[in-house]
Amino acid sequence: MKRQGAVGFLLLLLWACSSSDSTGELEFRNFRATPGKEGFNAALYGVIENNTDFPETLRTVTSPAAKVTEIHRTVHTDGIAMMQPVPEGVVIPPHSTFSFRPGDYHIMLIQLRRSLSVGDSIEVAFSFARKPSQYIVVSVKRR
Ligand SMILES: [Cu+2]
Repeated sequence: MKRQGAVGFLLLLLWACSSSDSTGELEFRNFRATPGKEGFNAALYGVIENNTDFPETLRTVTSPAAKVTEIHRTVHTDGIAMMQPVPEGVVIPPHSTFSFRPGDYHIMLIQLRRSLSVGDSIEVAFSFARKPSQYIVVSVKRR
């Protein structure tokens, strides 16, 4: 029982930190996932802040919540919005931020392994060119 309590407390801590996880050098702000049904897709939005003196490249994002996770960009061609994968990743300039937001760059959770409802949370890993991978817990919210 005591062990379970400790695990619960740890989860609570992770939850409390989920909106602003920080290594001091790379900060994750306001990350949230959209709801979605099992087998369908959802999106991840949020802001990464690079507090270092060097550009940092976000190469890939992974999550056990989905079979495939891709960085996407929404582009408008002749008034039609289309999503394109961005396999090369995105560069966050030094002392600057990079935003994933609706209608722009976003992270796509493809083929959800389970349905995501508002209030759920998922684990997400970000891998970078220079820095070690960062793991954060992201809440499911209405966009
Ligand atoms: Cu997309």
